[in-house]
Amino acid sequence: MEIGLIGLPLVGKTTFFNLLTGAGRPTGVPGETKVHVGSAAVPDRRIDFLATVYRPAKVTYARVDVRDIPGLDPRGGDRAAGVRFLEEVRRTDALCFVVRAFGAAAVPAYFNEVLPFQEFQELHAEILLADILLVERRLEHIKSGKKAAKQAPVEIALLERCLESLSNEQAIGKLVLAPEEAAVFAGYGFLTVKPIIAAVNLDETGLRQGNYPQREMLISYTAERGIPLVEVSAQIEAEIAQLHPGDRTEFLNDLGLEEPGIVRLAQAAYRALGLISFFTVDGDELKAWTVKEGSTARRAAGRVHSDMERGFIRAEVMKYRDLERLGSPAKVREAGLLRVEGKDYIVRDGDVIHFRFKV
Ligand SMILES: Nc1nc2c(ncn2[C@@H]2O[C@H](COP(=O)(O)OP(=O)(O)O)[C@@H](O)[C@H]2O)c(=O)[nH]1
Ligand SMILES: [Mg+2]
Repeated sequence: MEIGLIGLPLVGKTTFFNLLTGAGRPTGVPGETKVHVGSAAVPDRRIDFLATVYRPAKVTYARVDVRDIPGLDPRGGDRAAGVRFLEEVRRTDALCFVVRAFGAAAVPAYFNEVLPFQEFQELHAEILLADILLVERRLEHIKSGKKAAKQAPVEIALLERCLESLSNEQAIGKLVLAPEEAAVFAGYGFLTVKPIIAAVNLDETGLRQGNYPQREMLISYTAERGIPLVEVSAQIEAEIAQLHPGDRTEFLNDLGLEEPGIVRLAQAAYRALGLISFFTVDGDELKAWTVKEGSTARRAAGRVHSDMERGFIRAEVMKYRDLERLGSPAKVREAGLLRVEGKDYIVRDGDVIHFRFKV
């Protein structure tokens, strides 16, 4: 599962990539063409709490893969770069649009001023346009008679619905499809089917004032489309990362923040991918595991070890909330809240699971 960072040049993509992955790639590179890949830990307060309960020797957070994709320059006129950009976008599972809301005169702004909403629209238009072209090519292909005539009417109607959605700047992931349409649809590989999150890169003033140019428009456009928006300052995050962990809370409090923005960004990316975490405590390790929402206990066991999936007997499940409320596994058990579940149990976000299996 991978999330792609995309945005206009010099908006802070690589800075965020470095913060998320700890990679230390060069930033501020004009005309950057290098793609960076890495993986980011997804911090989770629940794990921190569980660590105080179980006192494991080792704590492992969930991770999400990140791809830093340069090369989007709508006015640059470099077609080959545009094609490469879309190829990179195509291989990701979700997209994080990074837009610039920081002032810094030293970094040239794409539109000569700070216009994060306009940037967002440019990005969205690029993705919508790629899908529109895909639909049009497909329609041409069918109408030219190269396609078996029997399915053609179904497909034409479907494509026309897609086109209408796209023309209204609506992603097509939310179209309701009949079963015979769903299979055809899945085969297209549309880009606007991918979940999107918006990351607004603010400066300290913006962060403190809770405001920046075009904020209202950006918020209403994304809210209307169900796109989560994370406001975060790359520069401040970089300063936080330099601090001794003990000094971070005070620094954050001073800014009126509860936790680093990069944490919210990682978590939003994780949710956008439709992922949930469950936890295991085994031997000395407390670990967060990642599964798709809706996964069964048996499938989840397979994440931990293939033997556990094959020899699955049962899952002993405690809810994180019960542990937090009651304070210890013993108390959860006493309260009768340790559930024994079978292989088809649907794992919930925050389940603390002990798998029983035979080898
Ligand atoms: N002042 C300020 N500069 C930033 C911020 N984020 C990024 N920059 C600078 O903007 C330039 C471009 O950043 P970079 O991450 O390379 O952008 P990319 O081209 O989108 O990958 C670099 O010189 C960064 O140091 C920020 O929040 N505030
Ligand atoms: Mg970059």
